[in-house]
Amino acid sequence: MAEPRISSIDGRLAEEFAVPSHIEEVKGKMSAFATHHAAAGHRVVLITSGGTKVPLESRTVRFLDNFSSGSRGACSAEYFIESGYAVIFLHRHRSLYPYTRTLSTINILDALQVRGEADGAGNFGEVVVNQQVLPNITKVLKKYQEVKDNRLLLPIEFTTLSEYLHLLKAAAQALSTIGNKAMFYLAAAVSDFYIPASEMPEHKIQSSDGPLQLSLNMVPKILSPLVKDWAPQAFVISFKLETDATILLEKARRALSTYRHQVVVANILDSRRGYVLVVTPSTQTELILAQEDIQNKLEIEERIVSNLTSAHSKFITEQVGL
Ligand code: 9Z3
Repeated sequence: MAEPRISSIDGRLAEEFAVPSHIEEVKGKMSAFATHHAAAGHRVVLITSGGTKVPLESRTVRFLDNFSSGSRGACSAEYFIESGYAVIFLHRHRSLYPYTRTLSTINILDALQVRGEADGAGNFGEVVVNQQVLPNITKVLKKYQEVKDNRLLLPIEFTTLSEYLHLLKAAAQALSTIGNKAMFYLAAAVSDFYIPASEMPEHKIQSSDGPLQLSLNMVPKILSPLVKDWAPQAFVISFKLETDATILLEKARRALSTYRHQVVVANILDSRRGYVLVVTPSTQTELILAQEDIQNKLEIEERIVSNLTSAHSKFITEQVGL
């Protein structure tokens, strides 16, 4: 079936998906971040991470969620920064976050101890970090502080599908000013279905009304205007998630020919930590971690990011003189 025209997707976004109240402020921040880093000779990557939430009622009690822990996005952000990129991290509220992700199993109250007593004169004693977690925390904190001091990470949060769609559009427009120095790494798990604002009940759906029948609309294919219209010079990578390995490559190829972007990273839910297929119009490359590598805490994102940063360099070079 033919894709809807770009202008119709813009129109649907405006009409059917609530615009976040802070959109202009966030767009301004993203523009300033991109301009600053491009002037300093950095490339900028927009990473999307985590799953979108689709409410069933406007005073939301129930919702549909897309599965994603945010691990891929958070982990990739660190490797992009190590490779010299500045990162806009558009992520689901409370999904995994760069650097702190490695401490997410630590209970902060188990990690700290109070020494000394409060004296009632403004002295509360001293809080110290337990020896068991100290080496790990120190290592992560050092890296995190360096990133913060150099302002290499701009975090932006979304929760609902509407917020995600509007913020992605704003990011694409903000990054269009830096042309092919921008990369889009769309790892978020985004719903294909939603209930338009006009059809959504205000109050909690009542079980006393009997079994629930849901009718969901198709979410507009946002990749289409992103590639053609909002950021036409950028290097764009989408992710394809399947549970059936036999259709993975075909689905990735179909996405590339429909949207005409540069790369699809295809993965299967159960094996995503150890296997991905990086597909371009002319190549397909398997990236694999052995079970032993995973036990040794190697991360497949290091290989994904290395593959894509090289491809981005090639993309920029090939455009010189066009
Ligand atoms: C992915 O495929 C990501 O790799 C994962 C990462 C979500 C599997 P985690 O966050 O998992 O580390 O737990 N993201 C894309 C998922 C998606 O919704 N793709 C759509 C599709 O496959 C549209 S591009 O059709």
